[in-house]
Amino acid sequence: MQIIHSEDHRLQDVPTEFYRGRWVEAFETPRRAELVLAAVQRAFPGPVLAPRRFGTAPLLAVHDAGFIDFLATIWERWEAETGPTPAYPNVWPPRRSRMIPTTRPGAELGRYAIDMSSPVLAGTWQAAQSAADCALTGAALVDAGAPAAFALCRPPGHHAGRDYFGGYCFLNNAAIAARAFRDAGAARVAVLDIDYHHGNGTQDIFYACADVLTVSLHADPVQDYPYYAGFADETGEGEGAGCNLNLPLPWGTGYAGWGDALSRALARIAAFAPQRLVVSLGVDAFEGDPISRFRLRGADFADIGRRIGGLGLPTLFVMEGGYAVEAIGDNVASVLGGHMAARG
Ligand code: OKP
Ligand code: ZN
Repeated sequence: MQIIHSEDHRLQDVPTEFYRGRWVEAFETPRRAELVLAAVQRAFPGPVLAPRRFGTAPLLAVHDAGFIDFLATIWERWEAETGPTPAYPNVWPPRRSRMIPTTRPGAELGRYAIDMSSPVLAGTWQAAQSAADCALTGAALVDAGAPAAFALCRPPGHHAGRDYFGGYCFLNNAAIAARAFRDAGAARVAVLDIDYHHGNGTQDIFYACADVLTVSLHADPVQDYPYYAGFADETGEGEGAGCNLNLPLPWGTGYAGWGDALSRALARIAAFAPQRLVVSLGVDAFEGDPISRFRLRGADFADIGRRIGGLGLPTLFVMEGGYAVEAIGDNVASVLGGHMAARG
């Protein structure tokens, strides 16, 4: 298993987040990536690769140019006017607003942010670019013949859409890699998102796309974040009609129900017959996760990896969520180990 990681993730570091009306200790922290790195290094001794630099072209293949320009410049404009405090949105455009391209930092933050969970800091743009470069490096390794690679990305990406950020995500690492697979010659690519939360950004990016199948298992958006997408009747549009599969599951779902949904996901992916698979690997479906309400056990994660490996597809794993710090490293290593065992 090839592992790709950058220490630049440390640049995205806030002590607190706004949760249920209070500023609480942040769930999405640099420590998460450190623990995952330690666990995968224990499980799979060998070099951890630094990312190659790919520049902005592969980002612009999935994200809006104005949005990328915003991410690249918002900090300096915010800081010049406000000082070195985290850049948070606190105003959002009402429905039916004219999207006048004002460049006032507060107005731009509200235009591009979907929530308050992802403050922009001095190093956010660099951290996000390095995470995307990890995913792109992993994709290149798979294209060069590796049966699987693990991009240990942080910040995560699956909530970032064509022109929005939030849910701890800025650039959609998995989508950027899926698009890169296409551009390198794969006719069809599947993205399987097993994070507890719906991959709304990934769905948004490929919603009208026939050559990228997006499949997500997640908490029912009636009950949980991101609330406004992830319903079963969202199946794609235009040429992409039928190329998006959402499998929402209720709070309390354990591996029996979750595994049934995985069977449906894997059958749909097999029928699509992709040349490449990207797995948005969140491990927050774990029973001990502090912000999630599924009940997967540690041992289930190895089985998930085995079952994904049963597809026999060249696979890029991209790190997403998982907040039970004592367990996320083992759970990630279990998925990857199960995959390797299945692929021989
Ligand atoms: C990111 B990833 C819900 C609060 C949600 C943001 C959660 C982002 C999850 N009560 N806050 O998908 O793990
Ligand atoms: Zn999640």
